Amino acid sequence: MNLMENMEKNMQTFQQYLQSQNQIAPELRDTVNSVVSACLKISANVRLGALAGVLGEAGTGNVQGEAQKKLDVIANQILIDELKQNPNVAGLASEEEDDFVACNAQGEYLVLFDPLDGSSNIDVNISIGTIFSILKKDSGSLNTEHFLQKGSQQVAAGYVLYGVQTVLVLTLKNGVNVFTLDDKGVFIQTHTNPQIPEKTAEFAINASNQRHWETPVQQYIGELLAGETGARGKNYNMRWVASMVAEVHRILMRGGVFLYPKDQRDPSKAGKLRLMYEANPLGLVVEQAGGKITNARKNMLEIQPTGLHQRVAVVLGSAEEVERVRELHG
Ligand code: AHM
Ligand code: MG
Repeated sequence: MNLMENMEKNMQTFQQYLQSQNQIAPELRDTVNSVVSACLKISANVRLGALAGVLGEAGTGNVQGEAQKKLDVIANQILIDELKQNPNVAGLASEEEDDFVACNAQGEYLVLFDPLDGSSNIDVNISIGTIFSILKKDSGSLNTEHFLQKGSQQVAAGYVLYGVQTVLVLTLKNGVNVFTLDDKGVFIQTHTNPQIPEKTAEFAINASNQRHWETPVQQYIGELLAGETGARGKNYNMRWVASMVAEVHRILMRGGVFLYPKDQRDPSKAGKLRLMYEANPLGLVVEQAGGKITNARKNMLEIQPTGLHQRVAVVLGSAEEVERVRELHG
């Protein structure tokens, strides 16, 4: 179907969709709009890559001791600049910032984000994305406690995937909507309420860590690898992009299960991925599309956060598989 045919079908733009969502406060709509505006600017930088001189290392590290790429830093700054201008935004927290950033004292919303997920893929032209989570701020002068809300309390969440197509995936807690960026720089609604199938035969895990996995994960992956003659009675295929945002999008479009488990290397570390910037927002999208997300033991969205940069084990996707992993963890 070409662009003209799409227009004839009257597909609505993201702006039209957002304006139609009058069950949510105009201030929240405006906050979502600022996030999306920033992502359009990030997308322009991502697309030009080497031509804009944005590839390579920034020569700095973030609070978690990870080396930052130039684009990590650029994307982070674009979001901060955009959100600070919005009077509805009280504060923000970013995977790339040591602490939260206060924005506008009268604002009612908090925005948390991973400015560019999949950093290791930036320089090699593989899908990366911006992940965002929006919370309502409680009263009182802004402090870390305001941000430490359970995932179930998010009022909106989603991501922009800079992939073969640039797509915006958004949930306002009434299902999930997908918008594709057209050749004029406008997001057009292309999927309404995608549903993650309950069953799947596709899994994603970084198998290079196998020797470090705990017993239940060894057992689970063993079951899948056993194929049709094993306990699960079917053959499974495997994918690993190393951009969680891209794995979640694949699962949203056709099902699957994604695991980034806790392992035995560092008992003090609960996992690699971040609860506030990655697991919770992507978890809300997954749940709103009929899938599940856990830390292998309990529903991710019911975990009470204890720190902005808290790490978690992640298991998400098709319900039957997520349940099986949980069962094996006892
Ligand atoms: P990032 O936010 O620094 O990019 O790190 C998170 C990413 C996830 O997107 C992805 O699932 C994971 O790290 C890949 O890790 P690994 O390199 O171990 O495969
Ligand atoms: Mg990330």
